[in-house]
Amino acid sequence: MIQKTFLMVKPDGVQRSIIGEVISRFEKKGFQLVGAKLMHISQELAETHYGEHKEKPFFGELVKFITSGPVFAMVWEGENVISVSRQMVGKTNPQEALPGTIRGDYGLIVDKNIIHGSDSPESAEREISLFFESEELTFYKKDADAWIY
Ligand code: FUP
Repeated sequence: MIQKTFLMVKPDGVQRSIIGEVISRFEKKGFQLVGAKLMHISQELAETHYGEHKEKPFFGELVKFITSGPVFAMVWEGENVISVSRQMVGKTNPQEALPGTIRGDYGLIVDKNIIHGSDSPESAEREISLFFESEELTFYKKDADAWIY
């Protein structure tokens, strides 16, 4: 099943210069990047995006962190991309995330866990439309023959 998902390198990942590493992993897996931008998240967008955690004790710190610097927001497309990319992201707490996952390889503490990824088709749709206008997304067929000389 071909799906789209929302993935975002958080401020800690941008500060640590691993945007390229993250993109590279999803490209090599076979997914297609269909939208991307470096942006600052407003207070309002942060509170909406993390709305499900509004009552949690860490909500204030979470919003403060995600608005503290630029993030790299992306939309990726491909076969079962929602669940497969979540596996590649790893568990929420980087200390429990397996080596080989992004959080397992680069993260150490739960409140700075490098990357966000949508956890269901419903959240993917919601998050894509929160962060991107439809004109910002594109799709193109790969034509290997055209680029081999
Ligand atoms: P995930 O879907 O893996 O990003 O995790 P959640 O939606 O459960 O949590 C969203 C974010 O809240 C996490 F990425 C980090 C933050 N968080 C904390 O800071 N402390 C916690 O105990 C749990 C989550």
